[in-house]
Amino acid sequence: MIGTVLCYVLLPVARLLQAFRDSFFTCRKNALLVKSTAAHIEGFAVPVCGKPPSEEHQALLQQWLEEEAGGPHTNERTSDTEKVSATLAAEWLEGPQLLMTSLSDLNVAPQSDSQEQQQVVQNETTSGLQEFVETALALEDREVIEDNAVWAALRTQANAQVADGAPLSTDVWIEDPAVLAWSPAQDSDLVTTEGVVLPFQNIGQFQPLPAEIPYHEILWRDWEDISAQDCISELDCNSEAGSLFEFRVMSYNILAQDLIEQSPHLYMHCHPDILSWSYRLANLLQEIQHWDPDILCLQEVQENHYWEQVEPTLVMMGFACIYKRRTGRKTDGCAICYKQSKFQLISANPVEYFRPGLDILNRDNVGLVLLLQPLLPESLGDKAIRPLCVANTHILYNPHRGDIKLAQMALLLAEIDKTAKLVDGSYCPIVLCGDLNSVPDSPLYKFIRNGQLHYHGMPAWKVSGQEEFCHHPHQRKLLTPLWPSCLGITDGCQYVTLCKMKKSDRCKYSRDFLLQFRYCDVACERPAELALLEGVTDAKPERPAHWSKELTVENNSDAELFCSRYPGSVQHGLNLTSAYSHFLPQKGRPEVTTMPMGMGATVDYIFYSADPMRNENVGGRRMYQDGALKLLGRLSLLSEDILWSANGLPNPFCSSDHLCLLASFGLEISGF
Ligand code: KL2
Repeated sequence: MIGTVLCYVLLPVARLLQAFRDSFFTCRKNALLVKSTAAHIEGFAVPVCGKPPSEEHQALLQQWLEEEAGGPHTNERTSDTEKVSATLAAEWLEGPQLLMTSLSDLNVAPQSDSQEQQQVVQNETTSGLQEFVETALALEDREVIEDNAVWAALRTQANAQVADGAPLSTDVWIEDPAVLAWSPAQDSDLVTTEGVVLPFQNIGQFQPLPAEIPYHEILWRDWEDISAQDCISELDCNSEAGSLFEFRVMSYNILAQDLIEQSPHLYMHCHPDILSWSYRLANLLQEIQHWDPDILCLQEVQENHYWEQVEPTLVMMGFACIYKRRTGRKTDGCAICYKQSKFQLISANPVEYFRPGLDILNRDNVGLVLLLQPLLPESLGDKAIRPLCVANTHILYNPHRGDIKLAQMALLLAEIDKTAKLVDGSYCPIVLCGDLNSVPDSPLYKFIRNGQLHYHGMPAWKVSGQEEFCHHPHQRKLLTPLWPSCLGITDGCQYVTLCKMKKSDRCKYSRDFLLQFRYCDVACERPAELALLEGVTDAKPERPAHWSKELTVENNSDAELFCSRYPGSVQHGLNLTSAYSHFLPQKGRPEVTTMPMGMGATVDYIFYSADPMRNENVGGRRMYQDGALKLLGRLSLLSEDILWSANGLPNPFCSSDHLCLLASFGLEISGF
């Protein structure tokens, strides 16, 4: 009876309520985006950008601003939306309070004041913007501000067009309430709310966007199914699917609130409402809930926010969470959360990159390494599965200090090496997530992927490849050794104590190797000065039959590899490759995970262990094939122009200055 009531009455009601809430959220985001854009366009008159707008632009902007400020049409819709959502907010708060913090904040505006308030917000934003520009120009970081100005100017064309579409259309929420910012696409086409199918490629070009497309559709992210590509026949795929433990990993730099407050000039393009923590938190949690990862690696999690909201909410979602705050006075840190239904914690190892007295390690960044035991369903009780090592980090930002970034990475790799090494000396599968503040194909990236880097003489600013941010590169160079031996880390990125033997107390040759010399010709010669005693000093020892006459040369290079210092280079023994390709073939453009100063770049990664293919180094680049861990799919990233057309990052839909990364893996189950 209770079950029937739950199924047929309560569930549909709950779904309906959630649908209303989602649609309101979408509408509200669109409204905020329009406001954001308005602030920007008004900012256009401020001498932020170099060029004055063309007459055509001015006319367009003027027309749009008039509609935005006084259009009865728009206001009517806004107040309608607010009326519905205000009631919903009250009801929702009684349930899980997690997502409503920001919505209730945004909804408190009484409807009668909405028009007035909107005007106030706009005015505040404009004067606020002017203030930002003035203070920002007074700051040391002038390069950054100039970059920002160029960005503002470049984006204006798209803004004018997009703003025209003021997507407060009620269609968005009547049609399919589940249409969220984060709905995964089923194929590469976009279906508008009117059911019109738009080829995705068209959206990729930087050109006026059709007015009826709501923003959450522009920011549409496809799910790329990679497992299907590798299957020769459908049969192969099916047979393999049964032997895999599947899980999804998300890496997300959620932008610490303190960092927004410390560098407001970086967020001048955003409407203040979308930068509030309560708004962003709700959006971020909604996004995580939507993509439903099993392992979540977060960066820039502010400590008070972690304990007060992030951790309690994620626990309610079924996660267990481990947090490592940055050292020093930094208020944020990294967290790894895993679904308790899928994994059990074996060990958790935080890594502090700050080492007192070492200039190369004098920054407050951290990493975190977990060893997790996958939990197989009971039906597979007799099967075995290896543990999984999950690492998360946020490497130093400073583009000039590649030397520090490389040393930080080496420390993390040493901790991964220790954690992932099994008793037989092999490694368990590894997933390494993080914001590495380095771009694809930079020396730091190549070091992770190819397992080695010759760094001696390399300018420090080159290491991370963030060359746009190094207009006046310092002349600091990386010199051998990068870190002193007292750190206890070898050039092979292993803890010295983990070396097979320390060099000083290690016998250079094995006993068996030395025994071979007992019977060799030189050893059996009687020295001339030795008195001749028949049958004693003239006798030749009998060589046992199984001893070979040839001396076997002992290969002890393995021990050497990890225990000695290699001048000018670093290596590591983990075979890691990236879950993303860093390029969008459909659009012919690079993938973007963040937009610092309006310039798109990839700095966030999900690396995972794979098998290197022998003799297949293309120009020094290792080639990999799937090993025990198989990449099954990933959430596509976006290109810079798409993000521009949504006002960059953060925007009302994406509440961080980074996009989240999401990859699906299959881990081999043995015994099949
Ligand atoms: O790109 V980031 O942004 O990975 O999200 O990581 C760092 C930078 C973060 C933590 O230190 O703060 C940002 N100019 C721009 N961004 C900066 C700067 C700067 N000078 N310093 C820190 N960050």
